Amino acid sequence: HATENGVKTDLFTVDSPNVVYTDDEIKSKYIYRTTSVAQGANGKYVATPRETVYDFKVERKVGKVGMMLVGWGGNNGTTVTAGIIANRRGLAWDTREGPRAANYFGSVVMGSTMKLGTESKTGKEINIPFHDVLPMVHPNDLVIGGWDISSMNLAQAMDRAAVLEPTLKAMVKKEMAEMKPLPSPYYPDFIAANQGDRADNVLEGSKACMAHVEKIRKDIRDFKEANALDKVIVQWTANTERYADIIEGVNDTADNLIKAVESGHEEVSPSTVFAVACILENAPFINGSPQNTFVPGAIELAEKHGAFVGGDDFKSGQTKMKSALVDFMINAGIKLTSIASYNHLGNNDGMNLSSQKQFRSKEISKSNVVDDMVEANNILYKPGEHPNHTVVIKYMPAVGDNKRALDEYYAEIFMGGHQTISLFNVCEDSLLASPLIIDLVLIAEMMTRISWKAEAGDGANTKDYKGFHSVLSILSYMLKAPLTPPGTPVVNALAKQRGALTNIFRACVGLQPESDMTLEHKLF
Ligand code: NAI
Ligand code: DG6
Repeated sequence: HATENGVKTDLFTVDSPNVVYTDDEIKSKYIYRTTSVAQGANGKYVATPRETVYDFKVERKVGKVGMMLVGWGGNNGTTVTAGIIANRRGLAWDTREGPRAANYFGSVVMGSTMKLGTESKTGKEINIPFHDVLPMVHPNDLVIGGWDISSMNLAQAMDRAAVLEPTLKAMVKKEMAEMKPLPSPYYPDFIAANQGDRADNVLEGSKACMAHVEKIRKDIRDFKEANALDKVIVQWTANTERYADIIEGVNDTADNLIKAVESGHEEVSPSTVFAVACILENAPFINGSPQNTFVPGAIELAEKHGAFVGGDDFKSGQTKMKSALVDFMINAGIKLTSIASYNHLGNNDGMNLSSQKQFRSKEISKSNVVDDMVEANNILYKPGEHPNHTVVIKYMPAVGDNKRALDEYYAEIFMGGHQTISLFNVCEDSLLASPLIIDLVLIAEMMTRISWKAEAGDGANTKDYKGFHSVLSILSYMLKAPLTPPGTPVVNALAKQRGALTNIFRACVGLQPESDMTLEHKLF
């Protein structure tokens, strides 16, 4: 991953009058084409093509980036840390199946490619690593830190997690033993009582307060200074909390939320305290768990401060499969009538989720993941009609981090027939989630270096460059219950989520969306 003076060397350049490269920036002019639809009195639609010209600007200097994890000593936190160290050092280790080497499989940014275009002479498709479309941070260069209510150093915590091979653990142990999580706020009412035993690294006080917000802000600043960082991205990969009640006057507006933190209101969760601290510190904050960290007041606060937030709940195994499979079924015209989703797991996450209120947070994030696909098809589903959808999670210590997910998809096909698809999916939970943590950091960081202005069309004119909306819905691919700017639609379908991500990146370098039309191979 070569860089010159902090600027990543380009794998490709775009040869177009609409794209200009300077030492510091890539500037592109991009025509965004949409279709505006109106329904007439006769019930018929009129579709009108629309165009908006956007100027995008991408800062080329990547800088030095820190990743701070809340719940650093957990299964995800220790696994992603060991994984990055192993990649950075190019480690290989022995397993009973033979030698294995560090990789970034499972990361969209590091492990997948994107079609750049077609070679003019041969007509051959040219695909490039996703990581090379824009000048992105390399995960090997991330400086890692974070908080945990458990005081174990990262080597001990990695042993407790029981995820990685002993041979690999031995190679990263020394470095990880020196990594110690910072103490964190612990409000016992928000996570399962069965987590109490590990809470030996906590800040004083068991409810929200400004002192906690200020301490987290200082931790971020200190980490930045100690490691000479340009920016820090913070991610919640701590226990799933219960939902916070949304109460008028408490967490419904930015001002009320700040007052609720100051007065120590019991409905302000630790994750919301982290969100407030990160927003005030202008550090992008992503929630990898399902609870409603981003209460309306937190979203408003982020908007006010122009700070980036993203969430909720990593979409790693069972749900990723679901959002791909259901997308296929409904788009194939097959009427999905029920999904029975069962899973059992034996890690600490499973133990926390064995408590009803925490399970309920997960049940919500796992249940709403096909809504947009159902609603989009008014041939198969009448308004308000929805497939049955049941989600069950059981704690089974013996299987540890190797979650078992069993799903039955039952569908109605041609002439009243049925199709039943049964899946048995062994999701090595933390090994699937860790690359998502990396993707979320890399993409969120990238978004801090992209700005835009609109020249014409649809009243979208803006004079000065500005950033994307505070709520980074571009992260949806990695998340089960994607947070979107207030009043905008949620997209769960996996292919659409990937399309949004890749095409926004392409637009930033003045390239058209990948339409897959390949007319060049069809019209001779
Ligand atoms: P884990 O239970 O191993 O780790 C969570 C860590 O958070 C623990 O070390 C705990 O001590 C710490 N913690 C709890 N409250 C804290 C607080 N207030 N401040 C700082 N640290 C705190 O769980 P795991 O497996 O790492 O998962 C983390 C989260 O990610 C869970 O909420 C889980 O539901 C979610 N998730 C995990 C996925 C996976 O595939 N592993 C996928 C989707 C979501
Ligand atoms: C069991 O459902 C525990 C959860 O934390 C999941 O492992 C996690 O949310 C990943 O879910 P999914 O549905 O993406 O595999």
